Amino acid sequence: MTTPAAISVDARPYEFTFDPATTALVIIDMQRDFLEPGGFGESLGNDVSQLRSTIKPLEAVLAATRAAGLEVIHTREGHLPDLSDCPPSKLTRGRGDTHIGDPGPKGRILIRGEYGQDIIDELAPIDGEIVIDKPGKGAFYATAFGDVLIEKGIKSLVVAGVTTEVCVHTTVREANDRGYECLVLADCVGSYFPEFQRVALEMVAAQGGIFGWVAGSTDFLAALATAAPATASATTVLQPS
Ligand code: TIU
Repeated sequence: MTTPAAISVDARPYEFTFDPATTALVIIDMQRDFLEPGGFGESLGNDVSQLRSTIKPLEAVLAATRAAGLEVIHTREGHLPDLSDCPPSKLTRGRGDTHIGDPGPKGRILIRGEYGQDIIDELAPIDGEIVIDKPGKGAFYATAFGDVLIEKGIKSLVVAGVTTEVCVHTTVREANDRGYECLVLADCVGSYFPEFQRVALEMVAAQGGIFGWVAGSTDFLAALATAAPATASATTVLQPS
């Protein structure tokens, strides 16, 4: 039995305290479909370049989180090729020329297995990390995400990804109602709308942290640097017989 090693991050509305052993980095929907031209984000009329400022800080957070041995979970929004898992409301929304399931320059839009639906190269998952495919905006809806968190004994989530006011917010709200403590990394979440970005972050931390906490990635990294080094749990030593 090890003693929990609590770490504190300078955050809004007050410091966020977590134990790396029971904390997961959750990276929401950093997919080509949202961050590159020709995908779902653009089909909804958005300027996808708005989201790209999240990539660099998130790369640094991902590297440090991996080094510290925290659980890393990626999500991808998307649907089965026959669209049988797509809520009908989602299929009829949007006024662009293309919709979910239509062919695009990076494959069928928001369809699982297509190049455009996958995570951008810079943040590609590595062996041992979990990828949750989700049909909705929140990570809990119609997925194994909740079961994975329980199975791994996760209590706190450090949340990054896109978009701040849609899939990040929905997931944080779902997580908050289930008892998870959520820290949203302000520069590692992105919106197509600067005003939504600002207000969505304010909403999380308002009213004494009604949904969770907000911090910059440099404050999170500074806190993580104080953590004890990761134990080499992935290494199996075979003794000679
Ligand atoms: N449209 C928009 O802002 N977001 C989404 O449709 N999905 C996610 O946020 N991932």
